[in-house]
Formats: sequence, C-alpha cells, structure tokens
Amino acid sequence: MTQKMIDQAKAVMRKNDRGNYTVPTHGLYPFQWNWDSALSALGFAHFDEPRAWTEIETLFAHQWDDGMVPHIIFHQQDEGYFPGPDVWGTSRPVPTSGITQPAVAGFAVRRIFERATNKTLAVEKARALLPRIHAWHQWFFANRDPQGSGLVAIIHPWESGRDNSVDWDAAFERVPTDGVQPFTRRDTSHANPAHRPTDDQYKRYIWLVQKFRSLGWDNTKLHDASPFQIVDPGFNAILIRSCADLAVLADSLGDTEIAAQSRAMAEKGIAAMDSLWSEAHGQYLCYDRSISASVDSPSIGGILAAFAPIPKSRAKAIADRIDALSLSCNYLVPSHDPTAPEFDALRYWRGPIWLIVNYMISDGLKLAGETAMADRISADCLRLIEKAGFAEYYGPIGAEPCGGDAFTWTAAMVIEILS
Ligand code: 9YW
Repeated sequence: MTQKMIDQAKAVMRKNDRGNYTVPTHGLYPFQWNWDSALSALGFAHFDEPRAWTEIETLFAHQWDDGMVPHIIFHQQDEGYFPGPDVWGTSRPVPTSGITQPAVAGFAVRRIFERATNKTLAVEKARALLPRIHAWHQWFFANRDPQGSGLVAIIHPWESGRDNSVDWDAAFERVPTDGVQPFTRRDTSHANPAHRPTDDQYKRYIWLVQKFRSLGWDNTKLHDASPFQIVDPGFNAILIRSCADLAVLADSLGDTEIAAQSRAMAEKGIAAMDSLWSEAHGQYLCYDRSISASVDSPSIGGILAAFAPIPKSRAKAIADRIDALSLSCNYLVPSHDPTAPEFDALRYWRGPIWLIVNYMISDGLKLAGETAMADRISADCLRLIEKAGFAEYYGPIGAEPCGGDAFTWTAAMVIEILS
C-alpha cells in the first residue's frame, strides 16, 4: 500500500514537472508558484536530489533586486490563468507577479540539506541559496514591518496563500472595487465555482493589484499605501521558522553573520507572536494593522502558528484546540472552525483541508513534543489520499476531493509523510 501510494505521488510530480520548475497542477495553475515550489522540492528530494535543488534555484533566479521573491513566475504564455502578466505589469524580463507568498524556502532548504545523500551537491547549492533566502527574510522585515514590531503584514490575501479565508472578510470590506477593469475569470472554467472565491472577492483582489501597479511596484511604498494590512500568525510562523532554520543552516556552512541575524529575527518574531494569542479561542488570531484591532476569526492561520518554535505551553494548547475541532469534523485539520457560522466545508480556504498546512502543523507539534496529535494529523492526510486521491484540497466532513486534481504539493507531502 505504502509503496503504491509513493509511486502514485511520484507520477503526479513527474506529470507536473516542466524541467526546471513544476506547475501546481495542469490547466488551473500553469506557472511556477513560490511556496508550492519550496514544499514540492521536499518531495523531489526523496527520489531526485538534483531536481529538488533545481526547483528552488529556479524560484530564486527570479528574486527581485530588493530581495522579494514573487508569488508567481510566468515562465510561459498561457491564456488559461487570470490575472496574467499583463494585469500585473511588473516589467520583469521573465514576467512575475508583484507580491510574495509564505517564506517556506528557508525551512525546506535546511531540511533538504540535512537529509541529503549527495553532500557535495548539497553544500554547493545551499551555499548559493543562503544569502538569497536571507535577503528575502530581511526584505520582509524592512518592507512589511516598517515600525519594527517583529511581525510582518501581508498586503494582499494572495500573499498568505489562504486566498479567501474568513480572516480577510472584515478588512476586505474596506477594499474598494471602483475603477476595476472588466475581466474574465479563468479559474472557474477549470474548477467548480462553488469551491472557489466569489466574484466580489476577485474584484477586490484585482483592485489591490491595480493599486500596487499604479505605485510602480515600489515596495517601500506599498505597505503604507495598502488598505489591507493583516498580521497573520500562520504567515509569520512560517517566516520565523525559516529564519530559525536558516540560522542553523548558516552555522553548518560557517556563515556566522547570517546565523546571528537570522536568529535575532526569529527571536524577536517569537516574542511578538504572543501578542496574537487569544485565550478565548485557545489559538492565535490575525491582527488588522490598519485599524489596530484583533480579527475575531478562528481559522487555521492561528493553528499553523505551531510551525514556529512557540512556547511548549502554547503548542500543547493548540493540540487541545485541534482535538476540540475534531468533534465537529471527520478529518483534520479544517481551515476554519466547523462550528463558526462562516464555515463553508468545500469552499477553498473557508473550511477544506490542505495537506501542506497539515504537514507544517504536524511538524511543529512533533518538535514541541505533541507527537500524538502530530501523528493523528499525518494519519488523516493518508486517509484522505486513500479515499479521494491527490486533490488540491478536501472537505473535512465528507473527504470530497476539491479544486484541481493530480496536485503537485499534495503528492510531495505524501512522499514526505511516507518516506
Ligand atoms: C491563485 C497554487 C496556489 C497556491 C495558493 C492557493 C491557490 C490561487 O493556488 O492560489 O490563483 O494563486 O490559494 O496557496 O499557492 O497552488
């Protein structure tokens, strides 16, 4: 059974392999996505180490001069996706989007490096990537934390990777739709519209893109100019974990300066993260920086925070919180609390389960000693695969496969769990 599942996962990854990058899935997402690539590289590393390194190298080959690593790289023309390069208008030689995504590459590179069987190759590749990943981390704190709080804000829901989470609803009311050029969505011709964001949300996504474009994609201006500034505990946890992991990697490679700077960013972030803790919900919550208020939305963002080296007592409370969630669903971990009125079992990030998020939560809990819950989450991932195949996301009650099929990072996570 195990070997068969690994073989199926490898076949999915090979199918979506475009040589030096992978697409998340055919049709729906025909380009390279940032955090998809970093997490997919973990899967490749189990059966083709050079290919794993190439995946991350290709991503960083498109890093901007200011240090940002864009969320999409449009390697080829493809009319099947909206918004394409003409909407972003970032004027890059190879077009990219103009916003970023969760900074999981630092974590992935450390893990691939430490597991590598080809050590010479690993040292060469990690040495080249180290300063680039570090520059990205520094970019985050310089541009998305202008007041030096220790935590960064996202300025577009797409940056979080959790596009239509309930977390953004209230803030999105403040994002206008006037002046949005007419457009035709493509996602709804590939996937069930009932499982995707709404048209109204798409208008607001595009309003923000047009706004940032009008500012010339100058990152020194975008944060303060954005009506949408959210401090997401999950997003910050990934950045903090990557800073902490990059410090360890830098130590192994003998770069004491990067090690010290990375450690300092991680420590400051962890201390600041505690301000997001909600005793009432037993998890972390988002913070809306534009109105200086906590966001009362019990989503998986505040559970994914367990991926960072948070205090053990917090990790234990999160394990308890997940256990409580399991009373209202059949599979872990739903992307929104099933007992909350906004929960929507099959609509993207408003309820469904995403294996990459499960993987990161499980990994963090394991490191914190919460092994029983970590193992339970991994076991649920495999139950979902067995029942519903390698989907983009799954219903937490009925295990329905949703979104794109033959999905790269889902397959990569299965290889990670089973290897
Ligand atoms: C989009 C590719 C991406 C992921 C995001 C997910 C979705 C849609 O698909 O975004 O149009 O960018 O929300 O996390 O990276 O798999």
